Amino acid sequence: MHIDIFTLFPSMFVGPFGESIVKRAQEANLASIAIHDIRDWAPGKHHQCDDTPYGGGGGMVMKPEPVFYAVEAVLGMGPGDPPPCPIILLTPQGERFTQQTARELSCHERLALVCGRYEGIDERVREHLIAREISIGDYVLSGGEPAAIVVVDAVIRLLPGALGDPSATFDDSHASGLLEYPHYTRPAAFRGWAVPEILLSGHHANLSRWRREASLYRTWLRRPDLLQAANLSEADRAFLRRLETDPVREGSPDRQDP
Ligand code: 6GU
Repeated sequence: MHIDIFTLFPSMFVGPFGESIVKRAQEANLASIAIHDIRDWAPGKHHQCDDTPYGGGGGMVMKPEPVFYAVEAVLGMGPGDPPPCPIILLTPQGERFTQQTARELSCHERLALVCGRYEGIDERVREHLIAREISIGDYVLSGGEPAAIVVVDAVIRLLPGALGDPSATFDDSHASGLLEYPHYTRPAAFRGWAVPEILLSGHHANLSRWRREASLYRTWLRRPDLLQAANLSEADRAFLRRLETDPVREGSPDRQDP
């Protein structure tokens, strides 16, 4: 997969893309990421990229020309040509980014991400260049750059081979529609806090039932909204019905004392 990112702050990406999974995916040629400074395509001596809004009101608006020129040059499009890949705008007005969005985006050979800044971007960019608008949640960031970093991370880790263990994304929180079960590693006891015994028992059937129930329990406690859309077995539903009458799960770090 190749990802082109268009931004007024290219240096914001250096740290995040130079570490961990995203770095390794680039080294393994599973992904390539190119950061483009929109300012390089801004006409005029001062390369001005923002201006005051028509009609007044506060703040600055991103000018259309630098964004069109940058995206068209990098994607090899003439004016009005169909783009070779989805062009996505990161904006708080976009659809909410979810694991499903990440899965969809991971199927493309190529993506282009445009980071919005200031109070907004000239509406003609949205109307005539952008295919899709994405927000990473209901809060305000100073620009789309941190959102682009989030999207790239979530998408790249889904590319086949990006993670050491190919089954590693299967149990991830949100991958199955549920939150993940709690994890433990050595030592078996730390400051008198013991790891749940079932995890040391090596009994695989009991272990997978414990994990499933811990996952259901945690989701029920923290994100009950997710249970509506989750893919639940009859055993899962029976467990959740029991929780409604007896909400204390013994030995769980989520256990709520009455
Ligand atoms: Cl994509 N951009 C900005 N500026 N704020 C956000 C966002 C994006 N997603 C959530 N808040």
